[in-house]
Amino acid sequence: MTATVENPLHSGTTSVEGVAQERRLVTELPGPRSVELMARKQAAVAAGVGTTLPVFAARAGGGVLVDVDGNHLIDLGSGIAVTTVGNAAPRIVAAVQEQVAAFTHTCFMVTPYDGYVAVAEALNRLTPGDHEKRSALFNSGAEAVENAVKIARAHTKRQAVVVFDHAYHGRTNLTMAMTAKNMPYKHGFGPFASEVYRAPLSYPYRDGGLDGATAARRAITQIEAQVGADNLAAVVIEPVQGEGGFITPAEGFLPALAAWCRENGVVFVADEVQSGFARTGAMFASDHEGVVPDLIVTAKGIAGGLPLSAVTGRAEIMDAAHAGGLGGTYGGNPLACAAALAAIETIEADGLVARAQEIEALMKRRLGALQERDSRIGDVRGRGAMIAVELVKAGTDEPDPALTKAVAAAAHAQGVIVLTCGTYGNVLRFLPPLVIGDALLEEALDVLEGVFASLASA
Ligand code: PLZ
Repeated sequence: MTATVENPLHSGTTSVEGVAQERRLVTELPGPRSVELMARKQAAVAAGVGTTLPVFAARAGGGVLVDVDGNHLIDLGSGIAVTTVGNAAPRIVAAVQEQVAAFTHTCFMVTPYDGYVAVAEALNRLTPGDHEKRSALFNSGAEAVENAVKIARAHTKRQAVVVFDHAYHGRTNLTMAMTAKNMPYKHGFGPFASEVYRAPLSYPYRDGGLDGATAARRAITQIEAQVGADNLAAVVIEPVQGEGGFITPAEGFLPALAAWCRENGVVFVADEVQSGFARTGAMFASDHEGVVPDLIVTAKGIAGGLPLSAVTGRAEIMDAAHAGGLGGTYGGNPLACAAALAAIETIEADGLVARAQEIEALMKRRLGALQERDSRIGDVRGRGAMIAVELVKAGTDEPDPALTKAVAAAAHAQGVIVLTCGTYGNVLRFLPPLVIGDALLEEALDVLEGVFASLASA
Protein backbone atom coordinates (compact mmCIF):
# COMPACT_ATOMS: atom_id res chain seq x y z
CA MET A 1 0.00 0.00 0.00
CA THR A 2 1.30 3.44 -0.83
CA ALA A 3 0.76 6.14 1.71
CA THR A 4 -1.31 9.09 0.60
CA VAL A 5 1.14 11.79 -0.34
CA GLU A 6 -0.24 15.26 -0.39
CA ASN A 7 0.06 16.72 -3.87
CA PRO A 8 1.78 20.11 -3.58
CA LEU A 9 -0.31 21.35 -6.52
CA HIS A 10 -3.42 21.02 -4.37
CA SER A 11 -2.09 22.45 -1.17
CA GLY A 12 -1.14 26.04 -1.85
CA THR A 13 2.63 25.56 -2.12
CA THR A 14 4.21 28.75 -0.85
CA SER A 15 7.22 29.03 -3.14
CA VAL A 16 8.25 27.56 -6.50
CA GLU A 17 11.66 28.29 -8.06
CA GLY A 18 12.07 30.97 -5.41
CA VAL A 19 8.84 32.69 -6.45
CA ALA A 20 6.13 33.09 -3.79
CA GLN A 21 2.96 31.47 -5.10
CA GLU A 22 0.62 34.33 -4.39
CA ARG A 23 -1.00 37.30 -6.08
CA ARG A 24 0.45 40.41 -4.48
CA LEU A 25 0.27 43.94 -5.84
CA VAL A 26 2.65 46.43 -4.28
CA THR A 27 2.09 49.22 -6.84
CA GLU A 28 -0.62 50.11 -9.33
CA LEU A 29 -0.11 48.27 -12.60
CA PRO A 30 2.03 49.19 -14.38
CA GLY A 31 4.38 50.24 -11.59
CA PRO A 32 6.99 53.02 -11.97
CA ARG A 33 9.82 50.78 -13.19
CA SER A 34 7.58 49.23 -15.85
CA VAL A 35 6.43 52.68 -16.94
CA GLU A 36 10.05 53.75 -17.36
CA LEU A 37 10.92 50.62 -19.34
CA MET A 38 7.81 51.04 -21.48
CA ALA A 39 9.00 54.51 -22.48
CA ARG A 40 12.36 53.02 -23.49
CA LYS A 41 10.56 50.27 -25.41
CA GLN A 42 8.51 52.80 -27.32
CA ALA A 43 11.63 54.73 -28.27
CA ALA A 44 13.68 51.67 -29.24
CA VAL A 45 11.38 48.86 -30.39
CA ALA A 46 9.40 48.90 -33.62
CA ALA A 47 5.77 49.90 -33.12
CA GLY A 48 4.56 46.74 -34.88
CA VAL A 49 5.73 44.62 -31.95
CA GLY A 50 2.87 45.00 -29.47
CA THR A 51 2.48 43.99 -25.83
CA THR A 52 -0.61 42.67 -24.02
CA LEU A 53 0.37 44.01 -20.57
CA PRO A 54 2.68 47.01 -20.10
CA VAL A 55 4.37 45.15 -17.26
CA PHE A 56 8.02 44.08 -17.52
CA ALA A 57 8.98 40.66 -16.19
CA ALA A 58 11.74 40.13 -13.62
CA ARG A 59 11.29 36.44 -12.79
CA ALA A 60 8.71 33.70 -12.91
CA GLY A 61 8.01 30.24 -11.55
CA GLY A 62 5.06 27.97 -10.84
CA GLY A 63 1.88 29.95 -11.57
CA VAL A 64 3.33 33.38 -10.81
CA LEU A 65 5.16 36.08 -12.75
CA VAL A 66 6.98 38.78 -10.78
CA ASP A 67 7.39 42.17 -12.43
CA VAL A 68 10.23 44.68 -12.09
CA ASP A 69 8.27 46.55 -9.39
CA GLY A 70 7.83 43.44 -7.25
CA ASN A 71 4.19 42.78 -8.16
CA HIS A 72 3.23 39.09 -8.21
CA LEU A 73 0.79 38.26 -11.02
CA ILE A 74 -1.07 35.01 -11.55
CA ASP A 75 -0.07 33.67 -14.95
CA LEU A 76 -2.93 32.25 -17.02
CA GLY A 77 -1.04 32.76 -20.28
CA SER A 78 2.23 30.80 -20.06
CA GLY A 79 3.75 33.15 -22.65
CA ILE A 80 1.08 31.88 -25.08
CA ALA A 81 1.14 28.20 -24.14
CA VAL A 82 4.91 27.85 -23.94
CA THR A 83 5.88 27.41 -20.28
CA THR A 84 3.70 24.32 -19.88
CA VAL A 85 6.18 22.76 -17.43
CA GLY A 86 6.52 26.06 -15.59
CA ASN A 87 8.90 28.96 -15.95
CA ALA A 88 12.56 28.31 -15.14
CA ALA A 89 11.58 24.68 -14.48
CA PRO A 90 14.46 23.07 -12.54
CA ARG A 91 15.21 20.24 -14.99
CA ILE A 92 15.30 22.72 -17.86
CA VAL A 93 17.57 25.15 -16.01
CA ALA A 94 20.01 22.37 -15.13
CA ALA A 95 20.04 20.85 -18.63
CA VAL A 96 20.54 24.19 -20.36
CA GLN A 97 23.28 25.25 -17.93
CA GLU A 98 25.15 22.05 -18.59
CA GLN A 99 24.78 22.40 -22.35
CA VAL A 100 25.68 26.09 -22.50
CA ALA A 101 28.94 25.35 -20.72
CA ALA A 102 29.76 22.45 -23.08
CA PHE A 103 29.05 24.12 -26.44
CA THR A 104 26.46 26.63 -27.62
CA HIS A 105 26.26 25.94 -31.35
CA THR A 106 27.88 23.97 -34.11
CA CYS A 107 25.03 23.93 -36.66
CA PHE A 108 23.55 20.45 -36.89
CA MET A 109 24.07 20.53 -40.68
CA VAL A 110 27.82 21.04 -40.18
CA THR A 111 28.76 18.85 -37.19
CA PRO A 112 25.81 17.09 -35.54
CA TYR A 113 25.27 16.41 -31.83
CA ASP A 114 23.25 13.82 -29.97
CA GLY A 115 20.69 16.16 -28.36
CA TYR A 116 19.05 16.76 -31.75
CA VAL A 117 18.84 13.03 -32.44
CA ALA A 118 17.45 12.36 -28.96
CA VAL A 119 14.71 14.98 -29.46
CA ALA A 120 13.82 13.41 -32.82
CA GLU A 121 13.64 9.98 -31.14
CA ALA A 122 11.43 11.35 -28.38
CA LEU A 123 9.08 13.02 -30.88
CA ASN A 124 8.88 9.85 -32.95
CA ARG A 125 7.97 7.92 -29.79
CA LEU A 126 5.45 10.39 -28.33
CA THR A 127 3.48 11.56 -31.37
CA PRO A 128 0.33 9.65 -32.41
CA GLY A 129 0.70 6.37 -34.33
CA ASP A 130 3.22 3.54 -34.11
CA HIS A 131 4.37 3.66 -37.74
CA GLU A 132 7.97 4.43 -38.63
CA LYS A 133 8.64 8.14 -38.23
CA ARG A 134 11.24 10.83 -38.83
CA SER A 135 11.54 14.33 -37.39
CA ALA A 136 13.19 17.58 -38.43
CA LEU A 137 13.79 20.50 -36.06
CA PHE A 138 13.33 24.22 -36.63
CA ASN A 139 13.08 27.43 -34.59
CA SER A 140 9.50 28.71 -34.64
CA GLY A 141 6.02 27.38 -35.15
CA ALA A 142 5.63 29.25 -38.42
CA GLU A 143 8.90 27.87 -39.75
CA ALA A 144 7.83 24.33 -38.93
CA VAL A 145 4.43 24.81 -40.60
CA GLU A 146 6.22 26.06 -43.74
CA ASN A 147 8.45 23.01 -43.71
CA ALA A 148 5.50 20.65 -43.29
CA VAL A 149 4.04 22.16 -46.47
CA LYS A 150 7.38 21.84 -48.31
CA ILE A 151 7.59 18.18 -47.28
CA ALA A 152 3.99 17.44 -48.28
CA ARG A 153 4.54 19.06 -51.68
CA ALA A 154 7.77 17.14 -52.25
CA HIS A 155 6.03 13.88 -51.35
CA THR A 156 2.78 14.34 -53.32
CA LYS A 157 4.20 16.42 -56.22
CA ARG A 158 1.04 18.51 -55.80
CA GLN A 159 0.77 22.18 -54.88
CA ALA A 160 -2.48 23.11 -53.17
CA VAL A 161 -2.87 23.47 -49.41
CA VAL A 162 -6.22 23.55 -47.60
CA VAL A 163 -6.63 25.39 -44.32
CA PHE A 164 -9.74 26.33 -42.32
CA ASP A 165 -11.82 29.28 -41.25
CA HIS A 166 -10.39 31.02 -38.14
CA ALA A 167 -7.05 29.21 -38.57
CA TYR A 168 -3.77 30.64 -37.29
CA HIS A 169 -0.51 29.24 -38.61
CA GLY A 170 2.00 32.10 -38.32
CA ARG A 171 3.31 35.40 -39.63
CA THR A 172 5.73 34.43 -42.42
CA ASN A 173 4.56 34.87 -46.00
CA LEU A 174 3.21 31.37 -46.53
CA THR A 175 1.76 31.12 -43.03
CA MET A 176 0.12 34.57 -43.31
CA ALA A 177 -1.67 33.18 -46.35
CA MET A 178 -2.71 30.18 -44.26
CA THR A 179 -3.89 32.36 -41.35
CA ALA A 180 -7.50 33.53 -41.57
CA LYS A 181 -7.68 36.78 -39.63
CA ASN A 182 -6.74 40.01 -41.39
CA MET A 183 -6.10 42.35 -38.46
CA PRO A 184 -3.44 42.34 -37.08
CA TYR A 185 -1.75 39.43 -38.82
CA LYS A 186 -2.08 40.19 -42.54
CA HIS A 187 -3.30 43.74 -43.00
CA GLY A 188 -1.13 45.58 -45.51
CA PHE A 189 1.42 42.77 -45.74
CA GLY A 190 0.34 41.12 -49.01
CA PRO A 191 0.67 39.81 -51.64
CA PHE A 192 0.41 36.42 -50.03
CA ALA A 193 1.56 32.99 -51.18
CA SER A 194 -0.68 31.30 -53.71
CA GLU A 195 -2.29 27.85 -53.74
CA VAL A 196 -3.79 28.22 -50.27
CA TYR A 197 -7.53 27.46 -50.02
CA ARG A 198 -9.85 27.88 -47.04
CA ALA A 199 -12.55 25.40 -46.01
CA PRO A 200 -15.36 25.69 -43.44
CA LEU A 201 -14.55 24.44 -39.95
CA SER A 202 -16.75 22.63 -37.46
CA TYR A 203 -17.59 25.37 -34.92
CA PRO A 204 -20.28 23.88 -32.67
CA TYR A 205 -21.24 27.16 -30.97
CA ARG A 206 -21.77 28.98 -34.27
CA ASP A 207 -22.82 26.34 -36.79
CA GLY A 208 -26.01 25.27 -35.10
CA GLY A 209 -24.30 22.29 -33.52
CA LEU A 210 -23.71 20.56 -36.85
CA ASP A 211 -22.41 17.08 -36.06
CA GLY A 212 -18.79 16.31 -36.90
CA ALA A 213 -19.47 13.97 -39.82
CA THR A 214 -21.82 16.47 -41.50
CA ALA A 215 -19.41 19.36 -40.94
CA ALA A 216 -16.59 17.26 -42.44
CA ARG A 217 -18.76 16.37 -45.44
CA ARG A 218 -19.47 20.09 -45.96
CA ALA A 219 -15.73 20.87 -45.93
CA ILE A 220 -14.84 17.93 -48.19
CA THR A 221 -17.56 18.81 -50.72
CA GLN A 222 -16.14 22.31 -50.96
CA ILE A 223 -12.56 21.07 -51.26
CA GLU A 224 -13.49 18.60 -54.01
CA ALA A 225 -15.42 21.28 -55.92
CA GLN A 226 -13.02 24.19 -55.52
CA VAL A 227 -9.58 22.54 -55.35
CA GLY A 228 -9.78 18.90 -56.46
CA ALA A 229 -8.09 16.14 -54.50
CA ASP A 230 -5.58 15.52 -57.30
CA ASN A 231 -4.17 19.03 -56.89
CA LEU A 232 -4.05 18.89 -53.13
CA ALA A 233 -0.78 18.28 -51.29
CA ALA A 234 -1.95 18.82 -47.70
CA VAL A 235 -4.82 19.61 -45.39
CA VAL A 236 -3.44 21.58 -42.42
CA ILE A 237 -5.58 21.91 -39.30
CA GLU A 238 -5.27 22.78 -35.61
CA PRO A 239 -7.10 19.98 -33.70
CA VAL A 240 -8.07 22.64 -31.14
CA GLN A 241 -7.70 26.08 -32.67
CA GLY A 242 -5.46 28.55 -30.87
CA GLU A 243 -5.61 32.21 -31.92
CA GLY A 244 -8.88 31.50 -33.77
CA GLY A 245 -10.74 31.10 -30.49
CA PHE A 246 -10.02 27.70 -28.94
CA ILE A 247 -12.63 26.20 -31.23
CA THR A 248 -12.92 22.45 -30.64
CA PRO A 249 -14.50 20.76 -33.65
CA ALA A 250 -17.48 18.48 -33.10
CA GLU A 251 -16.61 14.84 -32.44
CA GLY A 252 -16.00 12.97 -35.67
CA PHE A 253 -14.89 16.00 -37.72
CA LEU A 254 -11.15 15.37 -37.49
CA PRO A 255 -11.33 11.58 -38.02
CA ALA A 256 -13.53 12.06 -41.11
CA LEU A 257 -11.13 14.60 -42.61
CA ALA A 258 -8.14 12.39 -41.87
CA ALA A 259 -9.88 9.42 -43.49
CA TRP A 260 -10.69 11.43 -46.63
CA CYS A 261 -7.06 12.55 -46.85
CA ARG A 262 -5.84 8.97 -46.58
CA GLU A 263 -8.22 7.81 -49.33
CA ASN A 264 -7.09 10.60 -51.63
CA GLY A 265 -3.33 10.59 -51.09
CA VAL A 266 -3.49 13.99 -49.36
CA VAL A 267 -1.08 14.58 -46.47
CA PHE A 268 -3.04 15.27 -43.27
CA VAL A 269 -1.07 17.76 -41.15
CA ALA A 270 -1.98 18.54 -37.54
CA ASP A 271 -0.70 21.93 -36.42
CA GLU A 272 -0.25 21.21 -32.71
CA VAL A 273 2.01 24.19 -32.09
CA GLN A 274 -0.38 25.47 -29.41
CA SER A 275 -2.31 22.30 -28.47
CA GLY A 276 0.64 19.90 -28.18
CA PHE A 277 2.72 18.61 -25.28
CA ALA A 278 0.17 17.83 -22.55
CA ARG A 279 -1.62 21.15 -22.95
CA THR A 280 -5.06 19.63 -23.71
CA GLY A 281 -4.97 16.78 -21.20
CA ALA A 282 -3.43 14.35 -23.69
CA MET A 283 0.12 14.41 -24.99
CA PHE A 284 -1.35 15.73 -28.26
CA ALA A 285 -4.85 17.01 -29.01
CA SER A 286 -5.09 14.54 -31.91
CA ASP A 287 -5.01 11.74 -29.31
CA HIS A 288 -8.46 12.66 -27.94
CA GLU A 289 -10.12 11.16 -31.01
CA GLY A 290 -7.40 8.68 -31.93
CA VAL A 291 -6.48 10.70 -35.01
CA VAL A 292 -3.10 9.77 -36.47
CA PRO A 293 -1.81 12.69 -38.55
CA ASP A 294 0.61 11.99 -41.40
CA LEU A 295 2.66 14.96 -40.19
CA ILE A 296 2.43 16.75 -36.86
CA VAL A 297 3.87 20.20 -36.23
CA THR A 298 4.99 21.06 -32.70
CA ALA A 299 6.63 24.05 -30.97
CA LYS A 300 5.83 26.20 -27.90
CA GLY A 301 5.46 23.70 -25.01
CA ILE A 302 8.12 21.45 -26.53
CA ALA A 303 11.05 23.23 -24.85
CA GLY A 304 9.78 25.34 -21.96
CA GLY A 305 10.59 28.65 -23.63
CA LEU A 306 13.70 27.98 -25.65
CA PRO A 307 12.98 28.43 -29.35
CA LEU A 308 12.36 25.03 -30.90
CA SER A 309 9.84 23.54 -33.31
CA ALA A 310 9.51 20.30 -35.20
CA VAL A 311 7.84 18.40 -37.98
CA THR A 312 7.34 14.71 -37.23
CA GLY A 313 5.69 12.15 -39.46
CA ARG A 314 5.59 9.08 -41.61
CA ALA A 315 9.10 8.15 -42.69
CA GLU A 316 8.19 7.83 -46.37
CA ILE A 317 6.70 11.35 -46.40
CA MET A 318 9.39 12.99 -44.27
CA ASP A 319 12.15 11.44 -46.38
CA ALA A 320 10.65 12.76 -49.64
CA ALA A 321 12.60 16.02 -49.42
CA HIS A 322 16.09 15.71 -50.97
CA ALA A 323 19.21 15.89 -48.78
CA GLY A 324 19.99 19.52 -48.01
CA GLY A 325 16.40 20.54 -48.81
CA LEU A 326 15.48 21.09 -45.17
CA GLY A 327 17.40 22.94 -42.51
CA GLY A 328 18.55 26.31 -41.26
CA THR A 329 21.44 27.71 -39.23
CA TYR A 330 19.83 27.36 -35.82
CA GLY A 331 17.23 24.61 -36.29
CA GLY A 332 17.52 22.22 -33.35
CA ASN A 333 20.00 24.42 -31.50
CA PRO A 334 21.75 22.38 -28.76
CA LEU A 335 20.41 24.54 -25.91
CA ALA A 336 16.86 24.21 -27.20
CA CYS A 337 17.31 20.45 -27.58
CA ALA A 338 18.60 20.10 -24.02
CA ALA A 339 15.58 22.08 -22.84
CA ALA A 340 13.19 19.92 -24.87
CA LEU A 341 14.53 16.68 -23.41
CA ALA A 342 14.15 18.15 -19.92
CA ALA A 343 10.61 19.39 -20.67
CA ILE A 344 9.57 15.98 -21.97
CA GLU A 345 11.07 14.29 -18.93
CA THR A 346 9.19 16.72 -16.68
CA ILE A 347 5.84 16.11 -18.41
CA GLU A 348 6.26 12.35 -18.11
CA ALA A 349 7.81 12.13 -14.63
CA ASP A 350 5.49 14.68 -13.00
CA GLY A 351 2.26 13.41 -14.55
CA LEU A 352 1.44 16.71 -16.25
CA VAL A 353 -1.01 15.18 -18.74
CA ALA A 354 -3.20 14.18 -15.79
CA ARG A 355 -2.63 17.59 -14.21
CA ALA A 356 -4.02 19.27 -17.36
CA GLN A 357 -7.16 17.15 -16.96
CA GLU A 358 -7.54 18.31 -13.37
CA ILE A 359 -7.18 21.92 -14.47
CA GLU A 360 -9.90 21.37 -17.08
CA ALA A 361 -12.28 19.99 -14.45
CA LEU A 362 -11.64 22.88 -12.07
CA MET A 363 -11.92 25.60 -14.72
CA LYS A 364 -14.98 24.18 -16.43
CA ARG A 365 -16.73 23.81 -13.06
CA ARG A 366 -16.08 27.44 -12.16
CA LEU A 367 -16.67 28.93 -15.62
CA GLY A 368 -19.77 26.78 -16.16
CA ALA A 369 -21.24 28.09 -12.91
CA LEU A 370 -20.46 31.63 -14.00
CA GLN A 371 -22.11 31.01 -17.39
CA GLU A 372 -25.31 29.88 -15.67
CA ARG A 373 -25.57 33.23 -13.93
CA ASP A 374 -24.29 35.41 -16.77
CA SER A 375 -25.76 35.23 -20.27
CA ARG A 376 -22.83 37.25 -21.67
CA ILE A 377 -20.83 34.01 -21.52
CA GLY A 378 -22.08 32.34 -24.67
CA ASP A 379 -19.79 29.33 -24.64
CA VAL A 380 -17.27 27.62 -22.36
CA ARG A 381 -14.98 25.34 -24.33
CA GLY A 382 -11.56 23.83 -24.88
CA ARG A 383 -9.65 20.90 -23.48
CA GLY A 384 -7.26 20.43 -20.59
CA ALA A 385 -5.46 23.62 -19.66
CA MET A 386 -6.55 25.24 -22.95
CA ILE A 387 -9.91 26.67 -21.92
CA ALA A 388 -11.83 29.68 -23.23
CA VAL A 389 -15.08 31.57 -22.85
CA GLU A 390 -16.74 33.26 -25.82
CA LEU A 391 -18.39 36.54 -24.83
CA VAL A 392 -21.56 37.85 -26.46
CA LYS A 393 -24.14 40.59 -25.96
CA ALA A 394 -26.35 39.27 -23.16
CA GLY A 395 -28.82 36.66 -24.33
CA THR A 396 -27.71 36.80 -28.01
CA ASP A 397 -24.88 35.24 -29.97
CA GLU A 398 -23.55 38.59 -31.15
CA PRO A 399 -19.81 38.81 -30.36
CA ASP A 400 -18.83 41.36 -27.72
CA PRO A 401 -15.18 42.31 -28.28
CA ALA A 402 -15.54 45.48 -26.16
CA LEU A 403 -16.61 43.47 -23.12
CA THR A 404 -13.80 41.00 -23.76
CA LYS A 405 -11.26 43.81 -23.82
CA ALA A 406 -12.72 45.33 -20.67
CA VAL A 407 -12.67 42.02 -18.78
CA ALA A 408 -9.06 41.34 -19.79
CA ALA A 409 -7.99 44.87 -18.81
CA ALA A 410 -9.71 44.63 -15.42
CA ALA A 411 -8.15 41.23 -14.74
CA HIS A 412 -4.73 42.61 -15.68
CA ALA A 413 -5.18 45.57 -13.34
CA GLN A 414 -5.85 43.10 -10.54
CA GLY A 415 -2.81 41.01 -11.28
CA VAL A 416 -4.21 38.16 -13.38
CA ILE A 417 -2.65 37.60 -16.80
CA VAL A 418 -5.32 36.49 -19.26
CA LEU A 419 -5.19 36.58 -23.06
CA THR A 420 -7.86 37.20 -25.67
CA CYS A 421 -8.31 35.60 -29.08
CA GLY A 422 -10.91 34.76 -31.70
CA THR A 423 -11.71 36.07 -35.18
CA TYR A 424 -14.18 38.52 -33.61
CA GLY A 425 -11.88 39.36 -30.67
CA ASN A 426 -14.50 38.11 -28.21
CA VAL A 427 -12.81 35.09 -26.66
CA LEU A 428 -11.02 35.10 -23.31
CA ARG A 429 -8.54 32.26 -23.14
CA PHE A 430 -6.76 30.57 -20.29
CA LEU A 431 -3.45 28.74 -20.71
CA PRO A 432 -2.02 28.30 -17.21
CA PRO A 433 1.28 26.52 -16.72
CA LEU A 434 0.44 22.95 -15.69
CA VAL A 435 2.41 23.40 -12.47
CA ILE A 436 0.05 26.08 -11.17
CA GLY A 437 -1.58 25.16 -7.84
CA ASP A 438 -5.32 24.85 -7.33
CA ALA A 439 -5.37 27.72 -4.84
CA LEU A 440 -3.95 30.19 -7.37
CA LEU A 441 -6.32 28.97 -10.08
CA GLU A 442 -9.30 29.41 -7.78
CA GLU A 443 -8.10 32.87 -6.84
CA ALA A 444 -7.72 33.88 -10.48
CA LEU A 445 -11.27 32.68 -11.13
CA ASP A 446 -12.50 34.65 -8.08
CA VAL A 447 -10.95 37.75 -9.62
CA LEU A 448 -12.64 37.04 -12.95
CA GLU A 449 -15.98 36.49 -11.27
CA GLY A 450 -15.60 39.85 -9.53
CA VAL A 451 -14.70 41.49 -12.84
CA PHE A 452 -17.81 40.15 -14.55
CA ALA A 453 -19.93 41.36 -11.63
CA SER A 454 -18.35 44.82 -11.66
CA LEU A 455 -18.87 45.16 -15.42
CA ALA A 456 -22.51 44.09 -15.16
CA SER A 457 -24.76 46.03 -17.55
CA ALA A 458 -22.32 48.95 -17.50
N1 PLZ B 1 0.48 27.52 -35.30
C1 PLZ B 1 -1.43 26.81 -33.97
O1 PLZ B 1 -0.69 28.91 -32.22
C2 PLZ B 1 1.59 30.63 -32.61
C3 PLZ B 1 1.19 33.59 -32.01
C4 PLZ B 1 1.04 34.88 -31.33
P1 PLZ B 1 5.38 30.87 -33.90
N2 PLZ B 1 0.57 31.23 -31.86
C5 PLZ B 1 0.88 32.43 -31.11
C6 PLZ B 1 1.33 36.03 -32.24
O2 PLZ B 1 0.60 37.02 -32.15
O3 PLZ B 1 2.30 35.97 -33.02
C7 PLZ B 1 1.20 29.53 -33.55
C8 PLZ B 1 0.06 28.71 -33.31
C9 PLZ B 1 -0.26 27.70 -34.22
C10 PLZ B 1 1.57 28.25 -35.56
C11 PLZ B 1 1.96 29.28 -34.70
C12 PLZ B 1 3.19 30.08 -35.03
O4 PLZ B 1 4.18 29.83 -34.10
O5 PLZ B 1 6.35 30.15 -33.01
O6 PLZ B 1 4.79 32.10 -33.27
O7 PLZ B 1 5.93 31.13 -35.26
